Amino acid sequence: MKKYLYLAVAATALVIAGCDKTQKPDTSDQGTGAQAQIEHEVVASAPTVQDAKEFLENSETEIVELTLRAKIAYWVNANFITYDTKAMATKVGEEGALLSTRLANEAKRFNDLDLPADMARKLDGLKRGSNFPAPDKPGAALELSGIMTELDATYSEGKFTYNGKAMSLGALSNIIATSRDPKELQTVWEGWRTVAPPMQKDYARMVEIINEGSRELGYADTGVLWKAGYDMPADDFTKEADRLWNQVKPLYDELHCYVRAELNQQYGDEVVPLDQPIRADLLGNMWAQSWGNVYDLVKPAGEAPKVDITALMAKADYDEIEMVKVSEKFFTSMGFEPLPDTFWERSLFVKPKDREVVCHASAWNIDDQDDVRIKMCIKKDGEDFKTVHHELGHNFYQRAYKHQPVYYKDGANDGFHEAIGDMISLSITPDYLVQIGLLDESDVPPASADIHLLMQQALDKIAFLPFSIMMDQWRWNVFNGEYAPSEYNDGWWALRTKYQGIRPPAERPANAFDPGAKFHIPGNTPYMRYFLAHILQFQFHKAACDMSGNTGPLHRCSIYGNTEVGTKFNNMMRMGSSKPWPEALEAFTGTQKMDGSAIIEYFDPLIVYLKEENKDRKCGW
Ligand code: X8Z
Ligand code: ZN
Repeated sequence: MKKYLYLAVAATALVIAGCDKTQKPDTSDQGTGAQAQIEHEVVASAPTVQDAKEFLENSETEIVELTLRAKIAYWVNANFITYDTKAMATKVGEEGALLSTRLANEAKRFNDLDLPADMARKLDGLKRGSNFPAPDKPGAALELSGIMTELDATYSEGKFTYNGKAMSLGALSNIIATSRDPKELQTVWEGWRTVAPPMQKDYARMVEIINEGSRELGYADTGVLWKAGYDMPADDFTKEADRLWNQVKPLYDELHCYVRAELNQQYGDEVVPLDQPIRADLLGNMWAQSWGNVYDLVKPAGEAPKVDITALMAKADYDEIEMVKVSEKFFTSMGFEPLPDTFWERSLFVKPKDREVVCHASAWNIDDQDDVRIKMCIKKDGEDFKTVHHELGHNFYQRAYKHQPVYYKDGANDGFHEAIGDMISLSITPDYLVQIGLLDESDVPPASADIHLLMQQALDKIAFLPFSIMMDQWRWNVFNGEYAPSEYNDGWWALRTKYQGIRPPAERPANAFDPGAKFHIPGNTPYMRYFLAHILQFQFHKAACDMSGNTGPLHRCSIYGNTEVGTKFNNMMRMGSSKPWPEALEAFTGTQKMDGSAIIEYFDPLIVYLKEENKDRKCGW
């Protein structure tokens, strides 16, 4: 699932895995580079539309062949991290990087041709290379692939010994979620971050390599390359992301103010001073990216039944497989085909006891047809119940566009891919839980409990917004040289404070590399997609609820069982990336613009509540 093979194009072609990792290879033989160049020049002297057509067809054959091989190798590596599987992954990653660089360069031959829109779109995709492009010089692809494999493995194998026990991320995260002892929280939070400093040097080297590769593709740096993947000029994308963030920022500011005041009640002025950023270890999540685990500390006054999915699943004796079955049923209730038997045979659902795996959840389509799988160390809690829906969203999307040519086997943009399953999760309402037999009808919270429900949801969804935007602000600054390696960590905390209003529990050590303690940095997955997804999922949800004739508040709307919505959703999904994303968005929502107003509408009663609660408080940091 490394992204080295990720073919910007159709991104999925070489998607190897993952949260939707698409990759693409370059099989160019470096030894014959000079010869190839001469040949290209001859061909390039008079390329025709027919030449371009043949080039695209041949490239597709190469991509399909390598993608399948690469995904199998990556799958095995991610399921059994060993010296040998890392070697396999590195080898195929090298091939992928080579292929993608070669095809990007070859595609330039057709720059001056007046081509049909569809062919031009495919070539544009090829010319973007991969998200992690290797420069066209001997050894670069292999070095890059080796670094990426090692970073991924180092993160996944990371452990910290606490109370005499070597703990991995899952166990440490449980402590962060449930402990209310600031000293313990600090120890565990700092402990997990000890996995990262050994990665910094390799990370900095990787940045040098992919920046060089990006420049060869015609981009100023890798950040500009990433931003070029949204059917608009890179600068426009930066503005678009800022516009969306500014739409939702006022809501985050209110939530921050409220949560800080409530935590102050719990921990006192010394631990939570009211005029400062919040300590990052107190928010219930290892990266303070979603705060649902501290609901009990910040819940609104007044009694209201909590819809505790973890407890409901335990009562109903759900195991990990049942969680996936119930999630699948949501999709089939909307008219999607059930998952194939191979999904159940080949997926990884439970953390193995006897070997190292990449536990971070991901969804794969090995053959770009029906061999879909997830790989996840499922915990039997409400958070992972939603993550299972998230992953199946990837799988159902992958299947919906399986008939597309390899160039278009991808999300309309990467935010769409991350939004599908999350949109379904927004329909996990109390009434839905009754329908599937998890909740008793008599336990459905009355309308008077809406603030409580919305608070639970906001702690996850609203708190996530600034985190998801700062992640790639950091990477963009790393790629464009604003942060030298010696400034990586300070830059990270400057952005964490600026966007999220949080701070580390104590001064960080000189060698700290805190970005490396979050999967997507060593795992090399761009993150802006999750920010977009958090906007899009509410936009999709609103469109779906409108379609279904819903007249109640958005947060009580569930589209479970609605095949009309399912058909329309599928119509958008089956387009893959064949058209610019605004057209896909329009196919489902009727509008071409991403828009944060649905999220504001969803949380409207909570905004009123928070403003009232905060009216005598000094907000900000
Ligand atoms: O990485 C993921 C998914 C796989 S694509 C589990 N997510 C982000 C994260 O964990 O940081 C989902 C939400 C954000
Ligand atoms: Zn995902």
